[in-house]
Amino acid sequence: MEGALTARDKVGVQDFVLLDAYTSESAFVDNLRKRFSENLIYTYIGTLLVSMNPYQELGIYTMSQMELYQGVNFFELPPHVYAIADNAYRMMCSELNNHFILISGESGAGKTEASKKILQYFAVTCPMTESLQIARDRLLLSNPVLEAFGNAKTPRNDNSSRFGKYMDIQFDFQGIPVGGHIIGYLIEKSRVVYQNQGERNFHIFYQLLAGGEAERLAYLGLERDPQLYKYLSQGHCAKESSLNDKNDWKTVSNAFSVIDFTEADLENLFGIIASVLHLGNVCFQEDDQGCAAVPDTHEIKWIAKLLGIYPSVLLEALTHRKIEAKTEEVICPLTLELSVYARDAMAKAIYGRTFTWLVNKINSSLVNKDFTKKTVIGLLDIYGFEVFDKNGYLFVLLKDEECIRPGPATDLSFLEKLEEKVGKHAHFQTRKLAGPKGRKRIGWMEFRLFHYAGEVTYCTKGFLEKNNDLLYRHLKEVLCCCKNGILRECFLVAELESRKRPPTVGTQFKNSLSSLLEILISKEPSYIRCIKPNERKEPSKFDDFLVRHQIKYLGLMEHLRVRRAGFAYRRKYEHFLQRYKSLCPDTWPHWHGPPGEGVERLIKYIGYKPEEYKLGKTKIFIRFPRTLFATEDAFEFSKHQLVARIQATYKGC
Ligand code: AD9
Ligand code: MG
Repeated sequence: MEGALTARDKVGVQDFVLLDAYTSESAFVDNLRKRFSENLIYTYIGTLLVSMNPYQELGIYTMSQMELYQGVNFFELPPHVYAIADNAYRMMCSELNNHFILISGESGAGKTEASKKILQYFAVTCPMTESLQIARDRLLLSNPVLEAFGNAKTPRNDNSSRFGKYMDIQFDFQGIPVGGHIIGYLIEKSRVVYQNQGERNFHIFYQLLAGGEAERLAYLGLERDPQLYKYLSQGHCAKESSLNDKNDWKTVSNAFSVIDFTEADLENLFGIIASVLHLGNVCFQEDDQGCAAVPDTHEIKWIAKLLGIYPSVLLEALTHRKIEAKTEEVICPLTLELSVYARDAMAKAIYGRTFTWLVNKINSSLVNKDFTKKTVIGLLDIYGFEVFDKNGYLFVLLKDEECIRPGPATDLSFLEKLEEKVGKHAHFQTRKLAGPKGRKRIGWMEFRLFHYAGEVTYCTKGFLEKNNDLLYRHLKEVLCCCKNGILRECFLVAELESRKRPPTVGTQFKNSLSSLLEILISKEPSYIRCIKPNERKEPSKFDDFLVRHQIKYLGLMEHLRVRRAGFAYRRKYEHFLQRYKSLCPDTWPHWHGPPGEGVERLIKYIGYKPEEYKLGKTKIFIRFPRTLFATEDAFEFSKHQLVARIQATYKGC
């Protein structure tokens, strides 16, 4: 009918590569909007998946959907996160190589949800033996435990991951998931002691109070009401209606039992969690000499009991500092301010190290020594970028220099040094420069950076302290000698003997980034880019400005241009040959020459046209998905023919 909307007009195209005006950002946004309004949240750019957060349950993650995507060619079905998972899995099985799926996007865009859907997909669709079911359950249940300890409510996301996570799912040669390994990156320790307005501490604190058994709470000296704890109530949203802490506690408790936590582990673990809460309520007062004192030692006694320390020893460590002079040790009292610093440093250190212990403990339950020859699919769920009115942390190297230099470095001297070194850079704005008209003023201790993801003002107050991550030696000594089994593993006496300065946060970040790159470099990548449709976490609301911004900084237009100009499918010669060698008599059953020549022979034989492919140094590039499908179909057909031939042979015997 003339004038009627075509399906394409209504629901857009499922691959941006098919857009007529593929260089136009407006056409890109229009396509996303059309699809989003039809609840089609996934769209491809070639093999990259763009995912919009629907902020509602769409019924697209059912068993029948999983079955639908299983073993089907990538472009034959509508875009889906399952197609990405299935494609990586099939390639891993056929080529026996390692893969990873990188999921990126800003905070609240849906990265963690996507990674959970992929894990579920593997758990349901991969072949399984009875003896390996426990490995699968542990893999799945490691998630709620890690989220309880590593996620928190922020204004952007009620379940925001406050650590970076890389997870390897390990498969045996038959494609059965046999185990896993998790690496956690830089948990946001400062949240343990301070939360901005509208934010909460890590979920586990609230879950324990809401759901923990009465006897457990009594043993830990805790009350149910989170408002009673300073570390839980600074953000003024301890009771968050969207979160069901009581129910989540049940899930986490059940997960603990499946992941092999003993009762002793749990006693130690919750002894630490409770100690952090008690620590936050330790108050200091200034005595006549201007030194810190603790007027009420009620909390100190609870911490001492739970961690296995003498109360007097803990009290001294929180209010005094050991200074090593040339031949002797001198104990100096701390000021009130420094005692508060020491208390918070202790809370951050024990939480941070306990988180690392937790990851290790989960890993030891996921490890499967029976399978030495494994291939893996890695899932990388990295932090989402967050732009606040004021950011308090930035990884600048210069900062390390300032942190470790001798003499009295201050936040101000750091800022001055920063201005001196990079003050003239086009993406940097200092206090001294008047910004363009209408821009917010930059405060005295602040500077502004123009990131790829947006403009951010940083306040340098507390910068050096955050980067230094220092726990006074006196407190470290106390923790090394405590009786709590987990802390004994986390604080080793050898650390006290080492003269090496502990790495700053900046250095830790740099090191973990380079080790991550090393992990990824040897694997085949797949990409998922997540987009947040609006700031209010509402379904069906598409904020053009916000979406455009993300398209820009996720580099999606560039990716599309490259895809349009380039080729849809690329494979190493060896892998291509290994898979399709049965299609050509010259390469079947073995090809002994250089793999590139084998591929050339093979595609000539099956009749690829020159415009359909290009041969690179080590890879073949195929322009159209249809060429690949035809090859796949021929392969399937040849497999059947082969089976038929073998059957016929045996029949004749
Ligand atoms: V952060 O960088 O960790 O702060 P993420 O991980 O990108 O962020 P997350 O996956 O946690 O965001 O998603 C945020 C919320 O959006 C979830 O809690 C869900 O309520 C909602 N969401 C995300 N993806 C989906 C989905 N595919 N279907 C339904 C979703 N809801
Ligand atoms: Mg997340």
